[in-house]
Amino acid sequence: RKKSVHSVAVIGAPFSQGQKRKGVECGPAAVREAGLIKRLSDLGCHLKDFGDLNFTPVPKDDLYNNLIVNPRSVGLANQELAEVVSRAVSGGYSCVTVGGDHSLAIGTISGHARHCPDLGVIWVDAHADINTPLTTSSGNLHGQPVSFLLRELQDKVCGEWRAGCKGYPGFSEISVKDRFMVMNYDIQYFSMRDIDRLGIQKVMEQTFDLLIGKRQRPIHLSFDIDAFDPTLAPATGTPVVGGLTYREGMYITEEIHSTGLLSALDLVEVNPRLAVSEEEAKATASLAVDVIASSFGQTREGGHVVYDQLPTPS
Ligand code: EXY
Ligand code: MN
Ligand code: MN
Ligand code: MN
Repeated sequence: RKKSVHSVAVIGAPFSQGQKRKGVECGPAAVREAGLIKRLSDLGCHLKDFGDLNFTPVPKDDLYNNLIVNPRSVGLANQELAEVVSRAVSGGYSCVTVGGDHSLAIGTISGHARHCPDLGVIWVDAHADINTPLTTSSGNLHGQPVSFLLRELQDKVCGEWRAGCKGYPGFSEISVKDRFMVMNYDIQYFSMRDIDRLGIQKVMEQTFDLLIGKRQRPIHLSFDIDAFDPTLAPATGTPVVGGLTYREGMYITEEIHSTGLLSALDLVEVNPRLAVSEEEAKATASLAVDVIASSFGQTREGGHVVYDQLPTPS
């Protein structure tokens, strides 16, 4: 049986300061506990585990503009994370970052882009995460990473604390809400309504046409667990009803694996503390492991054992 080998770096990013709910910093531990490392090594991946990072605390981190929470902590953690991601990617690894909240994508994508400036991003999320520090009503930076990463919005994001993003990737988004902002920029956008109309197969086909149709480029998949319906992923901070089915999630990641171009993956917003039961916490973490394993070649058909001849009973 021939396994296709991926070199995969795993980074735990127990960071929660891009939002206000406690517990998302426990995401990496929960996803590890759900068997992440074993699942990847059973797939034949060659693994390098960076462990869970220790982000430098910022003691006096006042609100920015009377609203934005933990701006310097988010900025610094993302600089530190970008460093590790860029090291992993330049070492030849596909880099899996397990969060933590979604503000981390500022660091993972800019770190990835240092080594792969022409990367394309596929953003799978219930939300578009494209608020700016001036359009946000929550003040949470996990609702804003895309605006920090888009070239068109560089003069709309502010603060000496913001991580410098030098590569501006192409974007495809699959998300439930927040259509308006996304439509104004160079982002291919699919809503759940589009998935209903077209089916997930066409949505992925169009995603790849745009992102890698003209030329091959490394893919960064930023996957927010809240993209799934809350019946499947209840342990998350900002659930939205009417999300992806399990099969749609697996199809997205299987197709991304099939391109052979996946170069980095974020799996974020697993918050085991928001589960009402142990089972809910475990189901959400285990779904996260399925997303990651499927992105690196796990198939729903299972392993293909090849027989020259079926055994005959004696
Ligand atoms: N749009 C809202 C905000 O900007 O605060 C909610 C964002 C939720 C972000 C989650 C992680 O994807
Ligand atoms: Mn998100
Ligand atoms: Mn989200
Ligand atoms: Mn493979």
